[in-house]
Amino acid sequence: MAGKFFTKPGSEYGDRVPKGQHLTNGFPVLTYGGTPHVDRDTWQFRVWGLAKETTFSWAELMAMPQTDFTADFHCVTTWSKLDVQWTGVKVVDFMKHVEVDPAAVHIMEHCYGDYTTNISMDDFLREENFFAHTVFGEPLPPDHGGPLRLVVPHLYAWKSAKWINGLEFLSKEELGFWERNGYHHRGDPWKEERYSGR
Ligand SMILES: Nc1nc2c(c(=O)[nH]1)N[C@H]1C(S)=C(S)[C@@H](COP(=O)(O)O)O[C@H]1N2
Ligand SMILES: [Mo]
Repeated sequence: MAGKFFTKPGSEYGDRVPKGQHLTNGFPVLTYGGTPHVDRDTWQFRVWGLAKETTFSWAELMAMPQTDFTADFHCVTTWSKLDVQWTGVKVVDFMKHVEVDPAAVHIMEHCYGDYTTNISMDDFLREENFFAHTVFGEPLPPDHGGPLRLVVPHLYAWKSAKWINGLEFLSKEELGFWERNGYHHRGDPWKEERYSGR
């Protein structure tokens, strides 16, 4: 009976757990470096590069449509957490407020605390991606990326930047922190795109 709550992907979850991953019931914190503490009052989000430079305040983000999401979360260190409940703003809704140059094909995600990770426009603009400020009904805690993080469910979670505060639109791929340090450039968990490769 109890077995179905434990770590081996059972038949009912197996098709949702990529090869080489195991389920966790907790919600581990995975951060390189320290946890930035940022107030919503002073929080800012900037868009630049091949896009009209724009700065968003917390109030402007909250004025955008708010949506609930249920998403699975796959960390390349082999844990997966299913059915995480989030609230936030869809990337496609946010992007209605951004004027992007058609020459932009890639993005660098920037964060408080200086972490970076890169993503293609195609992977970023998917309907299921979102910026989250709430998890399981509570304000997103600082160690999980509050006030705001990106969530990109179809890629390994290192692409889901915590404390995200900027998007730099690029005419070609550039590499973020882990990508420069041996991680795969794209990171599809269903193809086990873990380390070194495009
Ligand atoms: N800014 C920032 N974002 C980050 C990271 C980080 O170190 N810094 N770690 C990434 C990794 S490797 C994972 S698995 C997830 C972990 O999110 P969690 O700590 O909320 O579980 O955040 C990602 N986003
Ligand atoms: Mo990770």
